[in-house]
Amino acid sequence: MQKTHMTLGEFIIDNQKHFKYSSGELSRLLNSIRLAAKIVNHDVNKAGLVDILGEAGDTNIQGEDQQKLDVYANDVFKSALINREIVCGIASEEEDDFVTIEGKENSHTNKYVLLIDPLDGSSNIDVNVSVGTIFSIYRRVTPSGTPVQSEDFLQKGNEQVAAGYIIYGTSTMLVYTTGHGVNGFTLNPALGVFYLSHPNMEFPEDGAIYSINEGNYVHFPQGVKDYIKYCQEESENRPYTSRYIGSLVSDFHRNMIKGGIYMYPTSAKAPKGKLRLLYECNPIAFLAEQAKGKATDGYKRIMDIDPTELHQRVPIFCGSTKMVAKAESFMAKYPEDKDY
Ligand code: AHM
Ligand code: MG
Repeated sequence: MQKTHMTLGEFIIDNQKHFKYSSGELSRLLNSIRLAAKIVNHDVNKAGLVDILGEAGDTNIQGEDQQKLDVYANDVFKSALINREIVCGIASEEEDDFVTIEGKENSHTNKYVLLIDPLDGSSNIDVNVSVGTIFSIYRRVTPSGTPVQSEDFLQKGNEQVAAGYIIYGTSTMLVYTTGHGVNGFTLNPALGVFYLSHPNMEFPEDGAIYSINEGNYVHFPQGVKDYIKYCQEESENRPYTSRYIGSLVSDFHRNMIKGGIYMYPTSAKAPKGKLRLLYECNPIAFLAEQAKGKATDGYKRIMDIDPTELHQRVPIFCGSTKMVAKAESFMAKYPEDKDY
């Protein structure tokens, strides 16, 4: 008889016990993300048919405007959460400012805020390469019953209650943490059910893969250049393998399973780095640390950075602990590069 694995829905309920006095609000929030992920997955899978079904910006057969997939994904996640009145605010890569959600009778009583990159790496869609959704959840810090404020979103990564990603790849997976390790669930598309396929995911302590957009080499800080040369030197377990998909979730996911480091440093072209602290780097850092890996900006822990703005960019080095520590040791030789 076929073995039946635990479903994501069952896992979420089972794990509610980690939260004393839980009201089930976080479980409902995670369940809404699970639902939205399935809807977005369905559309990402059809992306190759745009030439047949119509380009973004066209009008479809029902007279509706076709949206770009990243805008569409943003709408799906937003409406899944707004309709269920599960969060009091959402910040998204697709929105200039945060969105305030009013609960029943304008009560703003929900306690969580969500920060999300609804479809990261979306330039990869046209060439049939994996993309992802990244999310981060915090408890609001302003009083319940009032509209959310920017300080509810500008919290250090340390304060995250949960974080995760969905990878729309050869199979679709939802990987998340609530601060008790990292678990991965694979979607059975025939049934529309996520099953626990990767319990207790952990980075190998050391690895042999480095992921960076090496085309920017000449623009990198000297510490990064030196570390890249180190990765390429001949020694016991080097040269390392270079693997860069250009889709953060996919690069991170592969490195977590196989052991590796992902880097998006500052460069002359991107003086603060490219990736966003609040909805890309912090959730990835929380997952990395929960999976026994490490995430820094080259000098200090990502989750200790005090955010100043919603769409703030930071450099990031994340992955297997020993590899990130080694990269940091090269960065430390150039402390003047620290003030990005
Ligand atoms: P996006 O949020 O505009 O999609 O950009 C984020 C993506 C990451 O997924 C990826 O790792 C990085 O940008 C790739 O950037 P580059 O093409 O500069 O190497
Ligand atoms: Mg992004």
